[in-house]
Amino acid sequence: MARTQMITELFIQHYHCQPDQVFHAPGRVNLIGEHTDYNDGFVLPAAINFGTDIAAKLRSDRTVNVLAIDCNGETNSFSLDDLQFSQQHMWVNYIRGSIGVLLATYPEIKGADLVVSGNVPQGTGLSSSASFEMVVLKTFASLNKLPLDGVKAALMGQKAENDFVGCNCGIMDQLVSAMGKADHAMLLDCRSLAFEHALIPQGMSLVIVNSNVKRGLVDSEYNTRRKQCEAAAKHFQKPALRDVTLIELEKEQANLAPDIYKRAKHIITENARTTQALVALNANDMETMSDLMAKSHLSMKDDFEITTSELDFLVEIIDVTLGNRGGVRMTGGGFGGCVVALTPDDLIAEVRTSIEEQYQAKTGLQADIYVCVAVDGAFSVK
Ligand code: GAF
Repeated sequence: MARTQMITELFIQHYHCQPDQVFHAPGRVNLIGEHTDYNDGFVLPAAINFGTDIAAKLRSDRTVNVLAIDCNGETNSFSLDDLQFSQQHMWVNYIRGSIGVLLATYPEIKGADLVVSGNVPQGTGLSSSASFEMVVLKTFASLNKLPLDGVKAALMGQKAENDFVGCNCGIMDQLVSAMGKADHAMLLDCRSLAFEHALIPQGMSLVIVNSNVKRGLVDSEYNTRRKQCEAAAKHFQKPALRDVTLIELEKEQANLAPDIYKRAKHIITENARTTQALVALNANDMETMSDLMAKSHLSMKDDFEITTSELDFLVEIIDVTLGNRGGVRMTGGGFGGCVVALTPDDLIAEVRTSIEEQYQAKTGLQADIYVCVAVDGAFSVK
């Protein structure tokens, strides 16, 4: 509410009129199912209470004016008929790219005056980009009265990210930002795009710990992992690793390069863990959840090789505190960023203390701790 008021007041100051509407789209945390989305597999993310907001007013012409509060108050103006990639202002590309995809289906849309503000910690694997794309698409669809449902919006956001921004991501982040549900995680089948929500048991919080390891080489390593997975699927002459079983993989181990074998092993075992996690969550079976999250982390560490020593250490410390009453693993694309701990509320203080006592002493870095809840996907605030 405070953020809505703040962004509305800044809109009035900047454009000297009231906005027609304010939209919000959340970031996300992934409980399990990492790098499985672009292998047509399963993921189990939740939308979180960090996100991006836009206050907007429809214009009668094809101009878009933007004030970006959290990018040093930078402004940008462009025409819907001239959407070019900006080398200078990276944030503008999420707006231009998303509108560009929308224009391909709805070429007649009008421009808008916008104020943008976001509080998803950037570059930490909590999907600030997807939340930005979703809020732009929802805003323009609503202003122009277009029938754009959450799944279509997510596909458009992914296309903007793939084709305009240049990151070859899967569909998870955009889809949960659009279709998440308060207090629930979401099991998404990334092939059919069917999803179901699973209640996060009462008394459990999503504790996200930012390692503050800057994510180096993330784009190139992400794209390399993707190519390795595609190579593995091709070896089996299957459309995606979703279609390969562990038994088939083990039989072929001698005929696969060691890194291709390991990448495939992570994806195949992670898909199985993710569907098992849905069952465990629905049964409030934290012991199984704890085991699955621990195995997922090890698989990301040893087979997919996307963790860092700092993330491994955070997982180690938190795991000792949680025992089998909760689960912890790295979350997101990897190579830095955050771990997620599904934590009973009565252990949050202890988790915090163990991190404060040990993490900086060992790594020289200070971790940031965000105690989050699962929220609804993109919605109109005003
Ligand atoms: C990033 C991507 F954007 C997602 O599509 C997903 O692949 C994730 O990394 C890893 O699970 O967030």
